[in-house]
Amino acid sequence: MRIPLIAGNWKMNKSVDDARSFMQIVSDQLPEPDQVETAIAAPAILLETMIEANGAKRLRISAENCYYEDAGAFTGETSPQALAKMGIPYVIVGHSERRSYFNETDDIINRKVHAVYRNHMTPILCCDETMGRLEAGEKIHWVVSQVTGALKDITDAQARQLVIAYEPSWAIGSGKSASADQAEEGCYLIRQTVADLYGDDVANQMRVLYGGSVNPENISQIMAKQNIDGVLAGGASLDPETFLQLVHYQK
Ligand code: G2H
Repeated sequence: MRIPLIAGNWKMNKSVDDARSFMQIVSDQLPEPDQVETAIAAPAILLETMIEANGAKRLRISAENCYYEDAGAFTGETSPQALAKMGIPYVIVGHSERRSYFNETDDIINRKVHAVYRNHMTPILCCDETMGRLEAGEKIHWVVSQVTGALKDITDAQARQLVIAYEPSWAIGSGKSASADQAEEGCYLIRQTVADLYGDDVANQMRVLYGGSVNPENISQIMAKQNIDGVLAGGASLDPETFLQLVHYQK
């Protein structure tokens, strides 16, 4: 059984004080992680504060990005090794904003996926649709190339733990979510691509999330789909009460 994962992605928002206040509100109102797993990916400067304020320890405090080397002369980068030593479980890799504003290629993303696994963390690998709304044939090509590129030389055992997020760029931060059917179509294609690479067993164990303007109004329909195991929410994860509404989408 794939446990649902409701994850937030704060992007470059919030101060240390904001993060502490958020944690004080949500940390004791989250479900048991074996029922619904919850995570917030936050900027590295906020992580220690969030870990300290994580009362019931149910929220997986996660990172939005890391570098592909463990340590060295890489000014301004975040070490995956240092994240692992803090107990960070998940690192977002290959978000659409990293691909488009910071020129991250499939090769860079693949190196980062390796770095995350090397440090015993789990990547939340994001796949986007940079060209806008794609026709069916183009979409298959896009999924295969992004997933295959990111997973080069990743083993079956590693792929089994993987989380992939389908995030159409036209739905990111636009307030225009994909419909539940469109989201399911993208997540299904991703799972099929992983099945072709690693077999059905791995593909059926791996979790696929939908991201792009998820909110408390559309989450239930999205989560009802067969190939969607969770969401990656940006804007809707910033306000503690709204995040709690996402987390308790079944109520
Ligand atoms: C997509 C998403 C979070 P938003 O980037 O990964 O952001 O929910 O604001 O569209």
